[in-house]
Amino acid sequence: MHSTLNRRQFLTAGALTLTAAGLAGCSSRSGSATNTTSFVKPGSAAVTAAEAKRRRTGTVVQRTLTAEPVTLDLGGKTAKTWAYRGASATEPLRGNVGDTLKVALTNDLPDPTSVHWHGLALRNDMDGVPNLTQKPVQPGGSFAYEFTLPEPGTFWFHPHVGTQLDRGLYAPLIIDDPNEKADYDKEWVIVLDDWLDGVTATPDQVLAELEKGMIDHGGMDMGPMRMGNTLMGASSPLLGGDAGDVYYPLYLINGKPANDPQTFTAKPGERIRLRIINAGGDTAFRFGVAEHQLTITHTDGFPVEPSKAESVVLGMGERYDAVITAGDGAFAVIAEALGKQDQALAVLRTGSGTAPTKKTTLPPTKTPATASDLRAASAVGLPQRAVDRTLVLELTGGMEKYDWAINGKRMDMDRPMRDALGIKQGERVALEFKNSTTMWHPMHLHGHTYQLPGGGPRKDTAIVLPGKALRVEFDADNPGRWLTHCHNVYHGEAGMMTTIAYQEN
Ligand SMILES: [Cu+2]
Repeated sequence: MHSTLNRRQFLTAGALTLTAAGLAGCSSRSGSATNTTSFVKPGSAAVTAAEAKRRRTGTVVQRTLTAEPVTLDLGGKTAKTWAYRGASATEPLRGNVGDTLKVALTNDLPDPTSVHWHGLALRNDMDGVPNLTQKPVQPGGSFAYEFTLPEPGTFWFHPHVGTQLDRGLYAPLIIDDPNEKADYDKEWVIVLDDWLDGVTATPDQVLAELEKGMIDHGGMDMGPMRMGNTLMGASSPLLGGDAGDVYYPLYLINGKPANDPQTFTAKPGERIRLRIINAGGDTAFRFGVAEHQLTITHTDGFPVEPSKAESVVLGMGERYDAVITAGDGAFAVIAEALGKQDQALAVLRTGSGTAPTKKTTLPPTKTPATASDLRAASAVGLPQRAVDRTLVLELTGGMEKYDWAINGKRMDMDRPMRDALGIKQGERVALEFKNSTTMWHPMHLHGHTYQLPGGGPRKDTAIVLPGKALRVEFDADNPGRWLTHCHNVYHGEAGMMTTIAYQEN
């Protein structure tokens, strides 16, 4: 779809827009703070005070996690990778809202690591971002995470170091609300992933290939073309064109490939809550269950007005909860890897019938749900108020130089406060993501759940389509230093990250 020429034109256009945005930034109330501004520190009294205000049950949930090298059998393929002992896609961490989660992390990897609790409005010093909220956990080292579980919902966790997320280092974190009226008979956690580690390459090798930049190969209208471990011409209209950068040999649901799928069993007529998590590194999925309708009830942990859909699109880091009523037979649970002509597969079995295979696909004609189709449940919508501060975050860069950035500045994780944008406690903050690139980006904010415009859902990760803007709002009620970044692990690591930091009063 997108030729190299188009990308070049876009790069030029992006540079012009960047200048304009820079000027606009100077004339309005400034979002960028100078280096002389002092910011709230992760271990400060303000952070402790915010933690003390969270409702607490007094219950302590204690778990141990060991990040370590492992060997997996992925449907007959042997993969040497890194994973957690103590949690996995099928072994979530779980607690009630208000419980204290204590996780003793041991690092048995050859590299430093950390754990980031994705989507949680937790205390800043437990957010797991090395050099920003904690020191990296060195090989052989350990770290004690301890924080109040702030909101119920479907969350997950992963390292915030390099490309480690694209190995097996992730697991769900499910937070229950004992007072929630459960309108379903059972629930399943469904983790979607794109897999290459130990099969075709390591994620670090993939990043090194991508950083060489895209070579000019002329027209690419023939569908996705593999070049080593990268992909060219992977395109999806649902993502506004270019869908992804990386070739994956396998797509997994709960750690299982399509030739050895997980089978979920139920009785016909049972109502099942699905908690769907996209833990992928570079793949958006369209998820659905063949011959079943989804009723979407939550996204990124927060309830929405229930909405029916045949399928739903999840960018990396996004979660959707949906309820289905099980039919009678055997059905394909499908996560189509958008633009990549492949899919992950699991099986829903309630009766007899032939198990579906990868040949079963989702109906292509159905319009999938995306976040913009949903509305926040009234209980979780942000109250109406004026915006105190607008931060313009222009998404910049491209494949040619692999120079993904925000406002033209590439994050250096050794100095994550270098270009920090200041906000103040109590402000209503608008983030204006302006995508000047030719690719979509799932933009994630740490420590807060913003709201999409027009009464849209509360989310911590949202898709920003190429050439488009997305304006979201949040209340600055969780002091500290927080990243906002693209959740494409390769874009983030290349530099599409910035820090939003609370100024000291
Ligand atoms: Cu991105």
